[in-house]
Amino acid sequence: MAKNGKVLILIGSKSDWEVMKEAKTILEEAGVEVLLSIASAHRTPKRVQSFCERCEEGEFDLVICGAGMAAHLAGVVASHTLLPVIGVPLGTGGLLGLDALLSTVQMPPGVPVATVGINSAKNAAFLALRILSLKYPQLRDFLIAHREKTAREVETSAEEIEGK
Ligand code: RP5
Repeated sequence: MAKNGKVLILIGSKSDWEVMKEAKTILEEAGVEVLLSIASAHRTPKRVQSFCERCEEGEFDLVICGAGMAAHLAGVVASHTLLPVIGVPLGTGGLLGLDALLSTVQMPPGVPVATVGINSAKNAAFLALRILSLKYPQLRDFLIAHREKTAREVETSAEEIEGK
């Protein structure tokens, strides 16, 4: 078993990879095992289902889905597995992600998708880490260190601006 858990990241298309690889990077920095793959709710529904079966067999702790336009990937995955599903609406297409945001967030009662902001792959990773830290408490050290680092960055920026 992966010592800090294992996350499945699914993206709807290769064109989603540039944004979504940021989630993989953060999770791996925290020592979480990640499988990032492509499966489209519309173009390869059986492939999506097969990943969901692996979720139900216990291979993963949590799923992150990134998709754009009429983004149904996260919702479909949430309908097939009881694992927590985090959805990242992607800013592809003519509506710049507003379409994907609404498609991802407006799920029916009982089938939740924890939706982060448009293109917010990083926040998907940090939310995943917070959830995983309930089962793998050592992940709290990574989150605390990150929080302290960002606080220091704000203070350094403030000193720079105040000195101008
Ligand atoms: C969605 O359609 C994908 O998630 C992607 O964001 C968008 C466009 O896909 P491609 O035409 O680039 O494959 O299903």
